Amino acid sequence: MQEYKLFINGEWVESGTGETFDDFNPATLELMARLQKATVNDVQHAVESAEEAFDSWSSKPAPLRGKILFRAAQMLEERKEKLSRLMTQEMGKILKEARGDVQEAIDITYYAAGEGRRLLGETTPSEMPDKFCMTIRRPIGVVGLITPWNFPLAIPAWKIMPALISGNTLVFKPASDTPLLSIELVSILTEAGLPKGVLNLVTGEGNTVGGAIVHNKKVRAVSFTGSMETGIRISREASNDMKRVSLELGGKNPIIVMDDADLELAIDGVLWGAFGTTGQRCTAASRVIVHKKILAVFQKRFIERTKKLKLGNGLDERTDMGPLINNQQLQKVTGYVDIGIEEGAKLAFGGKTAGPLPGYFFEPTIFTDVSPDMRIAQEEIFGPVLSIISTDSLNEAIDIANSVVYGLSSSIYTDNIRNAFKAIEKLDTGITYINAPTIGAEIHLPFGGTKATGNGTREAGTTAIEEFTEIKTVYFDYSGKLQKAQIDVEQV
Ligand code: UN1
Repeated sequence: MQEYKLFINGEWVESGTGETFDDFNPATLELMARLQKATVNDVQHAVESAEEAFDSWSSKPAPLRGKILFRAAQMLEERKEKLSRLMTQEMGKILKEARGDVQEAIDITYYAAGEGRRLLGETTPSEMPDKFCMTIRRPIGVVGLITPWNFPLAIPAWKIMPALISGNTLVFKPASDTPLLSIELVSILTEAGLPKGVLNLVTGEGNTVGGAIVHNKKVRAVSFTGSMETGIRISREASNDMKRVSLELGGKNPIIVMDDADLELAIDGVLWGAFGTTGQRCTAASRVIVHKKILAVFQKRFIERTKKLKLGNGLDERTDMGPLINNQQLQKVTGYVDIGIEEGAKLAFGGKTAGPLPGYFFEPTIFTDVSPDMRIAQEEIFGPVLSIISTDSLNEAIDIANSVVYGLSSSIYTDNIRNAFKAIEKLDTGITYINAPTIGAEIHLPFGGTKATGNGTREAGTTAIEEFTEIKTVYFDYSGKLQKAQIDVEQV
């Protein structure tokens, strides 16, 4: 049995109490590893070592910080297959998708490495002569990162790499269901030359470890991806000492299928959007809003296709859908199926635990005759449960799409350019896809959502740097005399 430690100030150390927790394979229920439960005191040490490392790391020229990231990206690339297999075992997603997750981490690492030679500010004229105006970017300081289990490598990398290239030092708490990929990532960055104290890893219980990060006054910003409930709590608690908080929370992402859509393309897309990663993406399509004219044929063919999905161990290349992450999620998904039936929706397919192995398998599940205000059509389920809702116009479809508290991703299948542009304009989400499902964001574009999906942050893309830098505005007066803005300016 492999045991892993905390990584504080460049060393692997036991937690203060030596207490541990277990990490299981969700498909086979085999015990994979044992990890440390960090204490509040351990988090304090991690924060102190990040604080100590800050001066030297933030003073290092960004292109040199970039070199370390570049090496880490190469190492991730070399170890892609090993990391992907580990991910499938620890998280359950099928191997192809695990490779995608690792690739997303590789992509953001190269991208962030390149940012070391940009980190762009602006220059702009002054309203007065002999005066120069510009903005520069500075790191925030010690930053806390709290990440979920559904993208065990990509999401940590989305946060860690932009935060590092910007010159911050970090205290990082990965999800307790998937800590092994984070341990690999920290090891790779260390091997690539990251100095001690710059990145500290604390595993353990969310309330204790996450709470200690959020409550620590020396932590100047917290970046969190996870549930809305936890996000609200973090936001409230972090406001006590004016921390910067970035939140990526839930979704209830709709796909609109118009009567002019390419039906086979739409079915392919909804199948992938709803049941890819067993529905455990915040971008997963959990509602499909279908035009009445094509509803019957869409439902029939979609159910036929869903029936063919093969559940099983993600390491087997023939598997289409792996298990849910843990028993708690299994109970949650099962509970929502009961709710859907009670609400009067029709369970058209699935709805039960399943699978050839002892793990947390759940059938791909389809509800038809769903009305937009039902709980199954409003609340995030985070599992393979799709609600089919019918509509007779684009305007109504857009109203239904927008009728939830979340606003992460949305999609429309249509061959009509007017419908497409109307959807782009009116769908109240951070991301909209045309003729593609709600999942599949690329790392060089901003990622995030409106309404309860977050607090306005966009991760990845050029916005990744915004998340982890402070802007300083610089006025450089070389006139040699006192010039007063707005007052000594000749108005014409
Ligand atoms: C998430 O589910 O939190 O767009 C992230 C996608 C992936 C990222 C999902 N590239 O589905």
